Amino acid sequence: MKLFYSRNPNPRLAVAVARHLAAAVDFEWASPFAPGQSERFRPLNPNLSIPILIDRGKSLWEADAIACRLARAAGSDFWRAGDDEPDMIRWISWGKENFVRACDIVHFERGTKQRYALGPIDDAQVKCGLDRFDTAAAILEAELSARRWLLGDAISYADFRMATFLPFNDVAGLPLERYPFVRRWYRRLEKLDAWRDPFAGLDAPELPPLPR
Ligand SMILES: N[C@@H](CCC(=O)N[C@@H](CS)C(=O)NCC(=O)O)C(=O)O
Repeated sequence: MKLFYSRNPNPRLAVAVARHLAAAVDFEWASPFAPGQSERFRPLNPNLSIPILIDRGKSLWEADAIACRLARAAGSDFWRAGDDEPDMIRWISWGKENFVRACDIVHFERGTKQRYALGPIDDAQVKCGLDRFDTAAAILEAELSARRWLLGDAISYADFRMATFLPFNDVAGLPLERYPFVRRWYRRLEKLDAWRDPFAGLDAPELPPLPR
């Protein structure tokens, strides 16, 4: 298997999953939106985005699908099968519509847009993202006050997915400090090498710097 990745949030998530599972994948850094790259990558993903997993001659895109595939290959319940699966899917689905989405909106304005010169920060969008963050974080705070991980005592892909944008919070500046149980959960996640430093030993060029 081969995983195309970059240091951006969703590819980072996929690399962290592969590292956490000690998956037998070759990692290849990619930049499909760079000039001259679309011919190579469009046949692999019509959206041109990464992560992309090449598996048995086929291309699989979307970080969640890749996580599912890698967990199956590893025989791991990191992607739950059985009675816990609906609960895990609930958190992935809710997260992407709510907590992860809120983080994404703010990070896009303050991070991605600035790194790639896509325009000035839209303050209305930042406010919308921060409002959505507060609503979603309050729900997570209540849930995580009672347990270690989203699914109880053992980590699952739902925890990784929920945290997709938090490694970028030095740039996004989301007010995580208002939510001590969410912070406690995230600190736990940061103790995992695979999450804290998924690119260790990989040829992974840094993201373009933020303008001063
Ligand atoms: N829904 C997709 C989103 C993929 C996506 O948006 N990827 C972005 C990074 S977060 C990308 O390809 N950026 C170009 C790059 O990193 O070079 C997923 O979950 O995998």
